Amino acid sequence: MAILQILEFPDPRLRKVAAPVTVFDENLKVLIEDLFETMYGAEGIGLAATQVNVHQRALVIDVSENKDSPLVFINPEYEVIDAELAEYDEGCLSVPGFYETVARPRIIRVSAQDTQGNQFQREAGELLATCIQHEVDHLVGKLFVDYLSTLKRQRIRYKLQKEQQKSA
Ligand code: GNR
Ligand code: NI
Repeated sequence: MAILQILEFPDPRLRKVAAPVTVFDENLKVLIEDLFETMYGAEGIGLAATQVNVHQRALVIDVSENKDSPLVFINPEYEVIDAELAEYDEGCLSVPGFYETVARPRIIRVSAQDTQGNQFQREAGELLATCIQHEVDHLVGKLFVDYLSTLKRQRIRYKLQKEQQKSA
């Protein structure tokens, strides 16, 4: 197991579109384990492979209180079941320190595969629905800051770039 480095906005690698997973092998199991270790280590509730510079359609989530409900989604696709919007204060491990309200469809139905390649479906609402949409966005190079005004996004980019220069 390994803790992987998380890319930070505005790193252009966060804009890459992930390719479908076609091989369900040991490498994939190791990637999923590393995503969980990295996510739990950073106290996140989700992590997409894109964020650790792996451009494959894989993500992990655990929205449970006790961090004991790991969820894996390989090649996820979702349809909106209830398009009424729900607002959450969103954060992102790739946009550290910033939290902004984002409105997204409140109920979705996800189709995905597990680590062994078995197809499954589940309906999601509340924070899980928001988190799945946030993670699937990562797989197509989209970030929650893209839903904010240009002014807010530019302010966030400026502040993060200043931080990154200090630590570089
Ligand atoms: O840890 C995270 N918290 C969070 C809160 C509200 C909506 C989405 C998220 S996902 C985020 C972890 C992350 O960056 N996943 O990509
Ligand atoms: Ni994120």
